[in-house]
Amino acid sequence: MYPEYMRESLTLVEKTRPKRLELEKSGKPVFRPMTAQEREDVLNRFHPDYQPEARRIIRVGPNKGESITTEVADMLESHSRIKPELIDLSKPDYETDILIIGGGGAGCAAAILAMQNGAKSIISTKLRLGDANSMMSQGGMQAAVKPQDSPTRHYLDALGGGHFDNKPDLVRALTEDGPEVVKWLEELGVVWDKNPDGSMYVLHGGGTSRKRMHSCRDYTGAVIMRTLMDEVRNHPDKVTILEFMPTIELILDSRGRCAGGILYNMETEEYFAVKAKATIIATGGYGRLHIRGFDTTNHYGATGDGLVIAYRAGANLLYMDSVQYHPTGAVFPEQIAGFLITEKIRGAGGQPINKFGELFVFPREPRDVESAALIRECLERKNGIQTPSGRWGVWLDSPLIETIEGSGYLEKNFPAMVRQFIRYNIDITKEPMLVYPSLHYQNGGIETNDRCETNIPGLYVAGEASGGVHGRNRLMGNSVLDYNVFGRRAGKYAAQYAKSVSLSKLTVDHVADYEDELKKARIKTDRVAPVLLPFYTPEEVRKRQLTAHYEGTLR
Ligand code: MEZ
Repeated sequence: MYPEYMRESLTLVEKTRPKRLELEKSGKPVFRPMTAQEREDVLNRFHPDYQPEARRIIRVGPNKGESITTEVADMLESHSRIKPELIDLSKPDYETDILIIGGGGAGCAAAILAMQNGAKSIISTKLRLGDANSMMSQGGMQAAVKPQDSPTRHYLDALGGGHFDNKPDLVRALTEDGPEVVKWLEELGVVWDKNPDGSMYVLHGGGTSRKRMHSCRDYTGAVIMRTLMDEVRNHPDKVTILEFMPTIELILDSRGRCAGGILYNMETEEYFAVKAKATIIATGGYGRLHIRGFDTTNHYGATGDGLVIAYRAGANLLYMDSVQYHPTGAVFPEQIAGFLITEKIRGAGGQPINKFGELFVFPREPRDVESAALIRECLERKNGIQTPSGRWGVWLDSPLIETIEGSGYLEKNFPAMVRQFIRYNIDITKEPMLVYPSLHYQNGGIETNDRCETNIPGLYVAGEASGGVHGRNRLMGNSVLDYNVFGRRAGKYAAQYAKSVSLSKLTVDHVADYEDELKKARIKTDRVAPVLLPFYTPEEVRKRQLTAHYEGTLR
């Protein structure tokens, strides 16, 4: 239920709806897309990445001297969770062909392909298998399967969206493997949305020149993940799953090859060494770093752990100056602040509307541009609506979709979203949602090639932890495709590599070397990373708890 003071604005949204509907039905563009110059202007002035304090120079490691996102630089310039001199690697606790770090979509896809290519693997995951952003994706997966579309068109769209910074070989792999991934997932058990004639039901996303978004209602991530997890769990002889056991450092061998990792049991607080011929990082992104104070769409464990351990071991990072803010995160009610409101809503005809009931931007600009336009509307033009806690937002007119597509469309195609809001007495078939950009995705990451290899032999990366395929702005639905395409590739190529490798002496000396580098750069910090879990307790509450604890009033 919206507060009374928002009523006047809601009435204006209703009032302008018939006119907007008429325009939508005429087939003409409802709002002119921005020119290249307009896009550049709005990005420069309003996108969080473009603000001067958003970046700083990193002082240590392979990317030393580069300007990267401030919070990420802080996280990378940190101490290890282990004391390398106390780690005994003479008798590892586990041995396997492949250590897969991360139990989300990329990790599961990698494990499936690894076993199909004859390798055994261990999945080390911080929370439970499937506790990942992959599980939470809603709107869909891009893949060019329709006759009027092609991987080449998909390739061009992804490059344009990424400001032409994408690594072409990666985009080629992504778009060319797309149709095969749709088929593979269907064969594993994913039930895609279909038209009555059995053909694929596809929609547009921001920045797509053809409709190629495949979905499972608005539970796309959950359906895909459940399918991948079932497949992984069905082969306990080939895949061992270690839950609540994040990998907190990599192990190298004396020839500089990746040779597994040090795992930390979050329940018993014990450390374990896993020796592996190949290692795949599939740890996802860093939304829970709350860059620039933004709310996030990300799951609780998204703290960029893979970046830290790979960086300490000498892996190059790419585009670490670029963060994706999803244009439409929820801002009301506050309990769900930051939660994803899928782009599929705009793909189906939903429009962002200001407090006067006006459409102020083409609804499907690429995400960075759309986000910057929403921020401008709220912060500069003051045409947003403020929530009781002081957040800003604009309306996302979902009832318009019902008027375009007919009553019942939202309930059928967006059951999760309808349910999410009805809990708070907001019926999105009748009332719009209040939205503002929310930290969504790590555009950059660990540099890889199209075989998912890094500059460290034996270290592979797949999914959001990698950088390069999306350039500096990912298009909707390309991450679901990314973790499938590159998860599969990582599993296959790591399994092939593991067949021929014979490791020499194991070491974590690189961790000590990194400590030395911090000292030489005169970096004084008490920060420890991987972060593992975000810290939300406000300082004054923490102090109060501590005092109460020591005075014996808190048991
Ligand atoms: O690719 C995504 O980030 C995605 C599918 C999100 C969404 O809006 O649903």
